[in-house]
Amino acid sequence: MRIDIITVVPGLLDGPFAHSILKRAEDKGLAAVRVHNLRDFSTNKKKQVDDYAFGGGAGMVMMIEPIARIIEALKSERAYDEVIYLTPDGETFNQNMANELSLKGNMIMLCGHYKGVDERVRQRFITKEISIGDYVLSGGELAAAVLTDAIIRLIPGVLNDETSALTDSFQDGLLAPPVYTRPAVYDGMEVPEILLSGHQAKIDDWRFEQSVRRTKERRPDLMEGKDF
Ligand code: 6GU
Repeated sequence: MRIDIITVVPGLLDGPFAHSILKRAEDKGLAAVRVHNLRDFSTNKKKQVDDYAFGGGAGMVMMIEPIARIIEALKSERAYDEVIYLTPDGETFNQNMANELSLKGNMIMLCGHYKGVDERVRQRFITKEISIGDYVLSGGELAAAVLTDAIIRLIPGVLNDETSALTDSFQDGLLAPPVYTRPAVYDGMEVPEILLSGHQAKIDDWRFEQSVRRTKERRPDLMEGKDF
C-alpha cells in the first residue's frame, strides 16, 4: 500500500512515519508514505494555492488547479483506490473504517486548510471525506497522520505477536482489559492472582469479564446490541 499525502505544511508530517511500527512497515516494503508540498504544484508565479472566496467572507479557499495538477500527476504514475479529503465535516473515523481502508491498495489523502477546498475539488476528485472527531484542528495533517497510523498497523505482516492488533481495544468492539507486568507486588499493590495462576482458560475468561466491565463503565454506547 502506498499513501500519498498532499499538504501545504509538509513539515508537520516530517516526524511520524520515520519511527516504530510505521518505519518497520516501510522497511519491510509493506507500506510507503510520501508527503507532497501542494505549493510545488501552484500554477502561478507567487506559488499561491489559496484565494479569496467568491461571495466574500473571512478566510481563504484552496484553489482547484494546484490540487488537480498533483492528483493527475499521481494518478498518471499508479492506480488509487481512494482519494480522501481530511475535513471536520467528513464522516467520523473509527476502527471499522480503519479495517476497511487497510484492505485497499493505494490512497491519496488531501489535507484541508484555511476555509477548505473549492467545492469542485470534492465533486471531481474526492471519494471519501473523513474527520477524526468533533473538534477543530488547524489543518488536516495531524488527522492524516492518525489515519495513516491506524491503517498501516492493520496491514498483514506489519505487527508481530507482541504488538498484535487482535487484542486492541475496539477490535472486538470492547475496550481492552487491564494489563500488568513485573514486579508482582509494587509498594503493596498486587497483581490479580488469576494472572499468576497459569490457568490460561481462566485468565481468558477474566480478561473478557474485565473488558465487558470496563466497556459498560466507560463506553456504554459500545454495549448496544451486545447481549452480555
Ligand atoms: Cl480531518 N481536519 C481539521 N481541520 N479539523 C479536524 C479534523 C480534520 N478532524 C477533526 N477535526
